[in-house]
Amino acid sequence: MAEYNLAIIGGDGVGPEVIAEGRKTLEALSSSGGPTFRFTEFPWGSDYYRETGRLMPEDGLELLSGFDAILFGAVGDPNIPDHITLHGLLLPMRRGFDQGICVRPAYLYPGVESPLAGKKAGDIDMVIFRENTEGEYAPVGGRLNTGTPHETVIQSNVFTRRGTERIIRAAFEHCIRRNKRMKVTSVTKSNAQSFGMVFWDEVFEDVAADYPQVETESLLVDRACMDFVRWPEDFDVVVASNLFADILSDIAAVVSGSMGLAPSANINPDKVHPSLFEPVHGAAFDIMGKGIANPLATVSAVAMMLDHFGEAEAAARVDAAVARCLEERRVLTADLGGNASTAQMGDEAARLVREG
Ligand code: GGG
Repeated sequence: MAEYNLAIIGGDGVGPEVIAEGRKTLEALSSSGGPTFRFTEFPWGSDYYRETGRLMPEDGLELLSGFDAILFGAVGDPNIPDHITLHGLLLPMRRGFDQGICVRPAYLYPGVESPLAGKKAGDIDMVIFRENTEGEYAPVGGRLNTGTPHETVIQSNVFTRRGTERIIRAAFEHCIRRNKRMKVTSVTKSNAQSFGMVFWDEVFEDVAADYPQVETESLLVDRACMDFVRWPEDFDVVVASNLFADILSDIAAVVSGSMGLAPSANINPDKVHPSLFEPVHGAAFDIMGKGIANPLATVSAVAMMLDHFGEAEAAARVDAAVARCLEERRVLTADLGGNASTAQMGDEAARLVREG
């Protein structure tokens, strides 16, 4: 049986709480005939910043580079500006490890209620492909004459042909593998962003020509936001820039019942660097330390990691455990109408994994 060497970064807020439950899932797999795992914890994040002035050490990427994958909790702190925490920990890993493909599925599970009227299980079933290393998140810009009436701020979006084509192609390839609605929707704002996003639209058209069996659609982001709420069942695979896909994946998560169910895979497609798996949700300061965060987004992220390793059977066991936990509704956290703790729900998921 294969053994995988995992870097664990719980990070901030509820991150360490949900990551502990992700580990339980992996241990449950190992103790019931699945692959085994070695865990190395890195105490990086906002407390580390308060002690050292950095979110991660200068040689952090080097320390992580030999691992098979990174399991990441969350980053963010009520007392440190968000741009410091995000740019100090998560974004350097996404960029430094060339994790250009971010995959964010959203599914309305049996047993879970959507806040949208009349939606039943399976009505929402989409996968969002987020360009993950450039676009609006590129640290390109500057600030002149700070604090004066002449203050001038420039923030540039960066779209490379390599990055844009690679995420769009990944979306089409996934659409074909997934074999459901066979539709890819590209989301931009090319009426306003007349360089970068017109370029994105052109690349989308070029790549789409290689996949004539796939229906395509290009939407402006404002229209896409409306349609995610009124007609989410229309979407199959969605591809968008770093910022737009981040926003859209939050909408997709809440209309599918809870932010606490949404996983995310940050993939280095060349497999020369480790990929990173995390819940979509952040540090959630309002509930941190209370032990009530939903751990299933992390458990589903673990399933995505197993799939990335080629451990299809183990991934399917974890996915099935998540689905059963939600459908049986015996042990649920408060976001889903229950009163279980994070640990109780993590134990339940682990039990269901062991049961197979
Ligand atoms: N687990 C995800 C996390 O910590 N998210 C914090 C955050 O602000 N992320 C922004 C992003 O993914 O773009």
